[in-house]
Amino acid sequence: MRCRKCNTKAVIGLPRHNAAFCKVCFNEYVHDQVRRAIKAERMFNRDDRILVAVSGGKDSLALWDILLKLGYRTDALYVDLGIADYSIKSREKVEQFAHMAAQSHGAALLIHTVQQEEGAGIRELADLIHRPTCSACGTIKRYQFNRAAVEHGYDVLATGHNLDDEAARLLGNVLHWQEEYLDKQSPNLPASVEGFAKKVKPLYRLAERETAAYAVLNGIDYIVEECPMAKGSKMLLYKEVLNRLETESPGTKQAFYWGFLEKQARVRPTTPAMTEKDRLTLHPCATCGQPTTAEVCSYCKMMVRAKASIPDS
Ligand code: Q46
Ligand code: ZN
Repeated sequence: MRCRKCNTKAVIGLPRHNAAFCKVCFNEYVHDQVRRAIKAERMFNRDDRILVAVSGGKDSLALWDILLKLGYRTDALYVDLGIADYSIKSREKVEQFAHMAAQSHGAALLIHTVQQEEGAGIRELADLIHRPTCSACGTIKRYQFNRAAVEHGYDVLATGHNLDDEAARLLGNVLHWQEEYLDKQSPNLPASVEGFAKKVKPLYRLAERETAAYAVLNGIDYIVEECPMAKGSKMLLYKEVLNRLETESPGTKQAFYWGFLEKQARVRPTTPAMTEKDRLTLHPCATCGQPTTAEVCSYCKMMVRAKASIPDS
């Protein structure tokens, strides 16, 4: 297998592009895909300050690395969920990478510790309020990522969702015809109202095995295990199904997700952030001030219930 660009020995084959690359040309390919994503979706520019949501996994650390190497002013936020070994190990990976990023690019790492700030680890918290762990986790992460971006004055919040994540999410939304979610499934959600950070997904043009290869080839030490709570999730099932299709017919995921984005752009040339209905009904949460459609936002409601159940709180 030879590199398509320079004809030296290739280290990775990309069947969906009918190509193979050596390490140097593969890095160029990855950087180029991210540059194209940023430009095509008008995600941010050179003057913007970017906050990357990092988990310790390959995608978010690769994203932080790529944005720094492309010359963007990028810091990161890690939310420590307090899930025993998984959180200990993933935090170690993040701190290790952040140490290098601070030395080489002067980048900063913010940390939010759920055990300290919300009063209990995510599993205990979810048990106390009788909600599935991932649903409580989603509420906390969405809230804290947004809050950190707004309070620390970042222009945009970037997440490491890749092509596989977005294609799997699209499959789930289509299978259940969740039209409201379909409307908002975009790699760029502008900050449409005060108090909401703009959110972008610069890795949407790269497959999961490409971000994994990028991390390995560039010596990024990441946590290989998935969060233990993800076991049995529908998303993993959709990814498996799409991988099966991809093996038989390379390019399926890309055609599915990028095709959706093209159709969405044709129907509605500007990026959707909020429906008009949302915009009209959003107002500051009576407790914390973040935008919400109810009187009190779902995070604050959840915390009231949790505090009432946490012993000695
Ligand atoms: S929601 Fe659930 Fe994830 Fe939170 S508890 Fe783990 S699997 S991390 S994306
Ligand atoms: Zn609130």
